[in-house]
Amino acid sequence: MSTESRPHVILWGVAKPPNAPSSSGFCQKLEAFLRFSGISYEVGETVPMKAPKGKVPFADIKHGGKTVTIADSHFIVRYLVENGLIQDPNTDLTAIQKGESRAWQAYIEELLYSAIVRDRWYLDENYAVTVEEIFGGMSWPLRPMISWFFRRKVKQSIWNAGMGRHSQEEAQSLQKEAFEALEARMSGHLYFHDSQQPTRIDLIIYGFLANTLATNGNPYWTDMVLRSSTLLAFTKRMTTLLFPEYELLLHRIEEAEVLK
Ligand SMILES: N[C@@H](CCC(=O)N[C@@H](CS)C(=O)NCC(=O)O)C(=O)O
Repeated sequence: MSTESRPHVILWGVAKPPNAPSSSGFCQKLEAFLRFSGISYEVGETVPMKAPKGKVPFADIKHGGKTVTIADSHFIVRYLVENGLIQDPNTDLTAIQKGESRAWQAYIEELLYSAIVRDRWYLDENYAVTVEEIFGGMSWPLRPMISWFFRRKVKQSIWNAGMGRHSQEEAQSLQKEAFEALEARMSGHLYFHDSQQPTRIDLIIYGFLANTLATNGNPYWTDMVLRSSTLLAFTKRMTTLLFPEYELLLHRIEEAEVLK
């Protein structure tokens, strides 16, 4: 197949640091799918305001002489699979396993990640760290203006989703419940469904673990994960398989393993 006709994806997401996970869990999840599938892709930089659904990621998918734009990580993966552009990692799963995967996906994406993002943008000390990590390269007065704007926007969407209406203790108790459930579910398993290769839910769990472990903006969650041999081993295995260039993340995991 000539380079021209080879399928190619442009993953549009927030600015990504070199050799490190994206600061957006959903962008990192999608990149894990793309990397695992072997499809040709590149990462483009944008802002949610420019996205078709007002959220990142969205993707330009070039195949069969056309370019199709799809928004939302779930629908992007669905499009790639349905059009035969990537293999479905869930092919060999039973209907019950697929259902369980989908339930965990919703738990992680809709509830857990929302509680973690709440911590990043609601708590002043985490907000300061998050701003430094994401907008550190920006100069004054752009940086305070953009940070203020994003904080207002994210807080509004966390409030609308319902997570912003809980107290900090309640929201953190949801993180703890999810941590304990995830650790118990993954304990003793190389992959979620004991498959030979990662399935969709492994790529999803990985995307969010890599994203949340690569930042100092959600220490409540990170401190729990860094004490979990199961989740550290899983994240290390997946990073080595998919993103060996994430040296700082691997270093953080290895340091935590030594301290255990
Ligand atoms: N269901 C969407 C969720 C995407 C999402 O929430 N993206 C966040 C960044 S991690 C976003 O763009 N937020 C901007 C906003 O809510 O205004 C997906 O799977 O892609």
